[in-house]
Amino acid sequence: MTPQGPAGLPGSLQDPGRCLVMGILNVTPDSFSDGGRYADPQAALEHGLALHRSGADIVDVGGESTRPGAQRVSSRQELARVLDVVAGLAQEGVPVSIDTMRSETAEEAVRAGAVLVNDVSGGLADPRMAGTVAGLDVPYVVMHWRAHSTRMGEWAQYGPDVVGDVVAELQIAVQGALFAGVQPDRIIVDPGLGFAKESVHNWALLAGMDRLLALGHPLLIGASRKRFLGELLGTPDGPRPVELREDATAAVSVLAAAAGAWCVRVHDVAATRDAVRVVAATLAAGHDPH
Ligand code: PMM
Repeated sequence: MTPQGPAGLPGSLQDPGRCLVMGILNVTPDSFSDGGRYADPQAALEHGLALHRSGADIVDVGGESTRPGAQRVSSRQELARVLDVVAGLAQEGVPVSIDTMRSETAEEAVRAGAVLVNDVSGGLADPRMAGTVAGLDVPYVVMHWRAHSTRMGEWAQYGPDVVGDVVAELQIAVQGALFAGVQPDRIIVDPGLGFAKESVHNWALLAGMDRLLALGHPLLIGASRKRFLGELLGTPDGPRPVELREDATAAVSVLAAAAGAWCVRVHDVAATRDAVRVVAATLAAGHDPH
């Protein structure tokens, strides 16, 4: 089964026959894993091109860290970080998504060549976001989100069925996007692993991907190097360091692709690219009558 993608993406991404790979490019000084490494626009552009060469179908450019506790940046600062990078990658033919909670940044980035808006707040942070995206007519990632990074820890509380809670809240966010005029076939959903969630919630959401898919929209999963992987693999001395979570990330990519996710968002593109190809070959063989 090939996951159905959103409408409105460039042709090369429309029917890839496998789960897509989104490479992460944080043009920030403070993201939890790659913060500071690509804060310079030239370094960011080069890393984006390298991600694409190693197999990223889409490069996701973000100018505001969402790590737990991160402070917000101004809109002007965010734009200054991302715009040239988006434009430079787009000029080189790289499909770019813009990771932002701000309608202004989304609009400018799409004008500069971004083909998808990835809003970790699912429209909650900026009341103008969904209407803006509707006007831009690009695919829109609606991620499950409850609060800004400084406060999200307080919001990691769910009933006995966290998947049911997240599905219900995603449904409301999707309704908001539809009400603002976003076309249903442009909407992608994402459970927002690590956002107002403890490890136990993230594992339940991975186990419940079938229920997320039942929302009827393409599914994006972002687990790359996140804390719940570090906690799983840690020792009594502490969690596994961020840079040693790659194999676990690739394992999640396998699970997501096998469950039918449309795309996985990762830092280490090469490992995940191989992983999704293994899954695609296996699924295809399962459909082969021989
Ligand atoms: N996670 C982060 C940032 N953006 N976007 C989506 N759609 N899904 C995610 O899980 C997600 C995201 C935080 O991770 P990073 O700091 O490594 O980018």
